[in-house]
Amino acid sequence: MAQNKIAVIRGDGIGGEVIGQGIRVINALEKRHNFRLKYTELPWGSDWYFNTGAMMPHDAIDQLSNYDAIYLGAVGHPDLQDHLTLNGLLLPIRRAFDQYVCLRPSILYPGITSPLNGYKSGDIDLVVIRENTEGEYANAGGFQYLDFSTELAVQTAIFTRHGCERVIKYAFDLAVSRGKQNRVTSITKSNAQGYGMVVWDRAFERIAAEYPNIETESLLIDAACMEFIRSPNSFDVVVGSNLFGDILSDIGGMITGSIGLSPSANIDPERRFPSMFEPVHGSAPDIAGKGISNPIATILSGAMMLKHLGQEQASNEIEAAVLEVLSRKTILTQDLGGMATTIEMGDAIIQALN
Ligand code: GGG
Repeated sequence: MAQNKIAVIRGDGIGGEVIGQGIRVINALEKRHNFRLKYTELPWGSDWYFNTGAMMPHDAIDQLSNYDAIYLGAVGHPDLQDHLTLNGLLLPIRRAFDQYVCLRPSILYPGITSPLNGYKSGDIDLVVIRENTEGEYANAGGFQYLDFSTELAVQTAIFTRHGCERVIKYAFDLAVSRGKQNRVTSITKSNAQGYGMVVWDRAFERIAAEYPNIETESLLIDAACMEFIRSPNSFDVVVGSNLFGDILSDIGGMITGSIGLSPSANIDPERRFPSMFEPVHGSAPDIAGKGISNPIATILSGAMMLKHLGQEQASNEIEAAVLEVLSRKTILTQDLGGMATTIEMGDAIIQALN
């Protein structure tokens, strides 16, 4: 029997309840597919911060390196500035484990109505690949004269040839393996960001030359935001920097019905370190504790984790069960226009698996 060790960080807000449903769904498949995931709960996040002054312990990365994967809910608390929660937990993990690919698919599922007119199930099927370790999230910079009227900050984005090329190459390989529109769109802003984004563009041109059968396109981030609304069906694989990938994947979630349906995988493609699987959405403090959050993004992130761990069949069955529940339109959470609770959605998906 295949066994894997999973570090579970439920984190803040709705993180705990959505991870709970993700684990239930995976548990329902273990016997059938003869695998076992052994979970260790790591109670890190904002409550840990209130007790210790840090989002996770000083040896957190050492601890996490003993696991095959990390399953994460959400981070963010209304009483803590978001830069503390992100820079204290999520971003150091992505960097320490060189999870340089953040894979964020957006698919218009059966039963889901896009807020955009004229799109039916399957018409939108794109994946945003977000560079995940450098760019605008490099955490390089500093303050001067903090708390004085002359307060200033310098924030440096870092674009390395190596960092750009490897994630862009991943995007091209994905376009080939998807076999859909055979198109890769690069997101840039090199008209205004005349250094870092130029390194990005040059990397894109070099890698594109290695894939003559893949159509390419380079869009400014502002134009890409418009095109995601105007003609989302024209996108296949989209590759962008850390910030641009984050923005576009949120748009991708909304045009396919709800960010509550958007999973993500932070991957070290070379498998030197654990990869991390989390919903795109955050901790949603406005609905935390009410039991009404949509667990599907987390359940689909669990499916991505199973695929990464070699359980492709189980992963496919989760996706199929989600599609079946959505297409029936009877059990829907509030973000999708229904009244179902988080647990009722989990129950429905487990029933569909059976
Ligand atoms: N489930 C992921 C989560 O909690 N994300 C919070 C967030 O603000 N993430 C920002 C980012 O990924 O850039």
